[in-house]
Amino acid sequence: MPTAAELLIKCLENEGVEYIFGIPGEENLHVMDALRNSSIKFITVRHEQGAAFMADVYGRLTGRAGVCLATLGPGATNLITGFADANMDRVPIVAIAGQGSTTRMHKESHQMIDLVNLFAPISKYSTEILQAEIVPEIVRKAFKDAQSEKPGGAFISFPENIAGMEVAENLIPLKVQSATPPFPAPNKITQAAEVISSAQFPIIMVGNGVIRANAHKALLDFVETLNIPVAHTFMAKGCVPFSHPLSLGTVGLQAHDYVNCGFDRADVVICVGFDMVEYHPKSWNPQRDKKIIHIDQTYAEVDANYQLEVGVIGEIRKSLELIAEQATTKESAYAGSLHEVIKEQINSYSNDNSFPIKPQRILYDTRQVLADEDILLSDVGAHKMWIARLFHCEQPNTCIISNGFASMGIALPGALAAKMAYPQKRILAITGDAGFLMNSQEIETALRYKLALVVMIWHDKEYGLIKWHQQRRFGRSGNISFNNPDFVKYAEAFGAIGYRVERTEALIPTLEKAFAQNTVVIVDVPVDYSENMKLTKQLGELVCTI
Ligand SMILES: Cc1ncc(C[n+]2csc(CCOP(=O)(O)OP(=O)(O)O)c2C)c(N)n1
Repeated sequence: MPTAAELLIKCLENEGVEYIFGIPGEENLHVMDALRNSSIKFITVRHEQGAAFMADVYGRLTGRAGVCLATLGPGATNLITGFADANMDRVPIVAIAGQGSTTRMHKESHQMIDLVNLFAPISKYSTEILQAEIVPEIVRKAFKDAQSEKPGGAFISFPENIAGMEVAENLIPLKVQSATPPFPAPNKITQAAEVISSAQFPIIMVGNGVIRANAHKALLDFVETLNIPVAHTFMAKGCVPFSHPLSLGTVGLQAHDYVNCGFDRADVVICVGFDMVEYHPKSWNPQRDKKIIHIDQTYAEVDANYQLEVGVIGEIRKSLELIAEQATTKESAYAGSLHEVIKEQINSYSNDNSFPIKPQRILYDTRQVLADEDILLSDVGAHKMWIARLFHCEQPNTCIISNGFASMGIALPGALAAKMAYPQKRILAITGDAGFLMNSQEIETALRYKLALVVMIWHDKEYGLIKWHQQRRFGRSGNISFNNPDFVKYAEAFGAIGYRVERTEALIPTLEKAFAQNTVVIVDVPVDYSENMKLTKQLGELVCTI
């Protein structure tokens, strides 16, 4: 007779799971043993946080829940940051942790803490398998909850004595049904079309929900049919090709950027797949005077600055198509000139050879090296702000930024998962020197699984973003400096390759050389962050003339 652990693995196979990222432990021995005859590949990592971030990025890129596994107590707590990141970035993720036997749950016991309650505030579903025969129901519910809009985390605690119990042969996984979002209500379509038709300066704000719903083509049709300029959040890069003249690029910087001129002017904001966790409406609707149309698959989170004129709930593609049929085309003469101004922001640094390298130049050169379909993963820090602002994308899911939970340490493990999801693409992680050392142990994992990827470190020996904020707020900074190891030697100590960029003109050839290696390459890039405060000043003085 099979064990409950074997049944769990059957259920995961039934859900289409390809990989489990994790670390084996004593309390998940049965689960690990059940994997020996499975089609699922276990990716043994070096820190559970790495496993959770890998599951996070895998889930974000594929739309199918990434799965991570840990043992009880410290193994499970190490999952928390990456798991919370996925949950808040609306990424489907399922975490499974071993747990002590049910016979010792009532008392103080080695390594045992209440994992279900620990994960509850950071998940859509958090539960414990207390009966062997409910494994199929729990697994199905976990995947259903994790993968349905808005996606997020599901956590399963699996006590070891239950995992080892035998179950009846005829217990099989539950049928997987993919949910279809509802058809939007016709009266809401008409209302939205009327508001757009009577708008003077409408603008579209796109969030990651458009990418999740695979609605980027429908969005482009909508934009072109109605001739309305479109901006997107950090997490929706590539939802409309940046090269499109109606694209205004990324919004989300806490400063008043050029793209915000479009919002200042707007009387109607059409939000599509937008979550306020990413970019609070206070930043673009401070006077609460804009009419907001919310197009999404689920009901909007509302607040004082996000009160709806119309909410259109249903399949995003269908909603966009139907609204475009009814609304009248707009004149948007200003969009083209704003697009050009925003493009100019990066192009003007293409010949700046100063060293250390300016963020603008690093990103200009990086864009020359990466093809449209390649994937850049950003860590969290000042570099992320520059990437969001200046790394323009033509295709969705080609620039991965965490902007819900926004945890440092995601980029390197995320790059491993991206390479596993898309082996044929070039994968580049860009990280600060601080974020790099938070999960650099996974270099060993990447090498062991022969995953070729390039990690670019923006080297400033400081917590750059925090210094930026301190300077902006108080005009001074403190407690933000540290030293680094020699990153080239550090890479080599793992058996990876390390390059240091010592001249600005060397960046492109170094990146090309890095991608030509079929292994992990660390590229150490000294960055000139004096540009941070210059940008603050420049944007502080920005007067919208368009
Ligand atoms: C896990 C985690 N800890 C702390 C923070 C707060 N934080 C955001 S950016 C940052 C500094 C990042 O420094 P670095 O990785 O060197 O990147 P840089 O800002 O220099 O580009 C800190 C401490 C965070 N977002 N995540």
